[in-house]
Amino acid sequence: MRDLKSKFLDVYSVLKSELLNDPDLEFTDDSRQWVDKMLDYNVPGGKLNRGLSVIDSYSLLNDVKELTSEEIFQASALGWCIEWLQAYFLVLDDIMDNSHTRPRSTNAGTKLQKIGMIAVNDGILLHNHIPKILKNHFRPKPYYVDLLDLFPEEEFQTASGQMIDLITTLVGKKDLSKYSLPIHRRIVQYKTAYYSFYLPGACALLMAGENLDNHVDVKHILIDMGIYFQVQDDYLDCFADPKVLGKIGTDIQDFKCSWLVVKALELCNEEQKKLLHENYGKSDPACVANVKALYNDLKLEDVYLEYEEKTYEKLMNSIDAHPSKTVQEVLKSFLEKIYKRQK
Ligand code: DMA
Ligand code: MG
Ligand code: MG
Ligand code: MG
Repeated sequence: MRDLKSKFLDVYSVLKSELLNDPDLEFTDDSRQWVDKMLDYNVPGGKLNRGLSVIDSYSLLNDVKELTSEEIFQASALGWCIEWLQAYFLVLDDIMDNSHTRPRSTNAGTKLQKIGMIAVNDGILLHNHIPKILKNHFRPKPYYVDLLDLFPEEEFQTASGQMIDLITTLVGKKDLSKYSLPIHRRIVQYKTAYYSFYLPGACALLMAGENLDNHVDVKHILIDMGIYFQVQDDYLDCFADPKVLGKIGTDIQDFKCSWLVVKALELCNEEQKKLLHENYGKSDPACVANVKALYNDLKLEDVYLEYEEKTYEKLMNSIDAHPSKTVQEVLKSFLEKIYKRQK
């Protein structure tokens, strides 16, 4: 049997081809080609954790039964809706964060594109594809209306998180003293955790015929996992090899309220604090290097590793406290995908 990831990618081709033959638009060759390339560049090149989680979770919820090819297709289509959403958010996030490259494409021939302003509209198109995919494949389902509630709700949380991230960073004068762990937590809970963790779990639960109101405890655990995931993202922004990570970090230049700078502020002495205030949020490579050197002096890698161990243990404890063995397995499969991730 071919592995799940290649089946998942097959579904991408089907969904793409439906969108490229959308009867609502008379495509010219040029416009069809643009959308085709734009999708390949932005949608399938990431880790696909969010999308694959829907299939994994659904299959665990389905217990012993082997999934039918119809079920695999549908769980994949829902997974791809989340990947489409992710592509939409990342296109806009890269513009807002001044990150000019994100080589997500696995297509070896694709040159890295400088993001032009066309990307704004590409983002809007990606966003508008989601209701089309849902309508094409889920309209007759009893949970269609729940999906139509869920996606915009999680998008709202994400956009609100991006707003808090951006106003914290950009509005008012640059003042590091306003950064703290609770502010960081609020930002990352909204901008990352809902759409990256709760949404895939919720999609799988809906497909399995569950009422989401009965799974608030699952939601809380997934949100905590999402916070851990964004702490990893903040750590990797500075410490990972960009070739492995697939993006070039800009958090220091961007004056982001990153987990690293919050920890640095907690641990530094007065002299180091002065250095941080003078160098954080500047695009000059020498200033960035000074901040990174300070992070090394403060041994932030070790602080992070300790955080990772503690968080993993805490999450495992909350998962083990859940009454359902099946739900435990679903949550553990989310956690195992990200524990100690390097990209
Ligand atoms: C990620 O924030 C959140 C969203 C909604 C894309 P980020 O700017 O840290 O992401 P990245 O590191 O991928 O640019
Ligand atoms: Mg970003
Ligand atoms: Mg951002
Ligand atoms: Mg980041």
